[in-house]
Amino acid sequence: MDFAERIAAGDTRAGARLMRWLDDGDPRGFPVFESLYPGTGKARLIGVTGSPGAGKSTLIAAWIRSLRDRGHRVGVVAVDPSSPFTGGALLGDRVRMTHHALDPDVFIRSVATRGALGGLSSSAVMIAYVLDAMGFDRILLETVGVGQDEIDIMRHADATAVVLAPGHGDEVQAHKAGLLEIADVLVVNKSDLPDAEQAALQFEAAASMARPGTRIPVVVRTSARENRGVTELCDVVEHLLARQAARPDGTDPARVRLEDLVTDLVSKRARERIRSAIADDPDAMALMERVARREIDPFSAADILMERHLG
Ligand SMILES: Nc1nc2c(ncn2[C@@H]2O[C@H](COP(=O)(O)OP(=O)(O)OP(=O)(O)O)[C@@H](O)[C@H]2O)c(=O)[nH]1
Ligand SMILES: [Mg+2]
Repeated sequence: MDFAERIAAGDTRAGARLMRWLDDGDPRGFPVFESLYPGTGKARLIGVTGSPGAGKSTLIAAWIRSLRDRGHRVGVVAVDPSSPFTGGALLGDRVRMTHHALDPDVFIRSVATRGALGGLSSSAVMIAYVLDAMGFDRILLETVGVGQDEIDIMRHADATAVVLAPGHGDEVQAHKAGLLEIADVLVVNKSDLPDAEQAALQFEAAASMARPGTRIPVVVRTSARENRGVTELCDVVEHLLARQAARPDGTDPARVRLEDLVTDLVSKRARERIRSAIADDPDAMALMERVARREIDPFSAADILMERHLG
């Protein structure tokens, strides 16, 4: 068996090595990825984002159990796994505390790189594809809902759960960050806390006032800590996924996301390429100097550099 075949057969060590190569931009990774790609497209990606410390990782640990009970094989990609704000535990640690640690049908991977593949979201999505090729059919993607990159990743998910919790000032923050707009499901976690119900009602009201044309998310109350509401959450999301699969209007959201991914890769790579070309080009520095002296305008200077380095 060659390396790609081993991964497709579910060899987790081989899979982990490929992920590392892809993360590092190691050229050995690309041919393997290339031969695995035709075997992907079977997994469904579930985005899990929300405010720092809302309980995303704890919730995912419980969610894994619901998905395993239904016979799914579960991959998890945790981006920036623990935010500095909250002292939230690493997802891997949370899961190690549960019985999933030794389960071969659960695979957890953290990503922190922003470089090699053209940004955080491309790295996370590539890793999700490797998990898909390894036969994991549900992939949970955790990101903190702070920062455009982290929120952008959710565009690649088949369904997105936004996790909020009472007492975080979340109602306003979530609005600001545009989190409510991307939610298919709004999870109000920590419903064991005293102010939880009031917060849930506020979130519900805020969500129902979403901008016209955007969907109104389903609100689900959970306590990840006490493992309440997680089965319901799992049901709601599975229902959404099943409905998407049977989409009657013929549009294929997965196809749109792939186009997005390719466009993303092109623009990020072009940006990298031109940035380093300019850094190595003494004429470019002279040109910048002329822009600063008002001898040439920025648009014309940009045209000159585009022509020279991307043409
Ligand atoms: N009371 C209560 N606490 C919870 C619940 N879920 C999580 N927590 C606690 O909230 C804190 C943060 O939990 P995490 O699961 O690490 O939260 P997170 O959203 O993944 O955090 P970051 O990844 O750092 O943004 C921990 O102390 C958890 O024990 C819950 O349902 N109820
Ligand atoms: Mg976390």
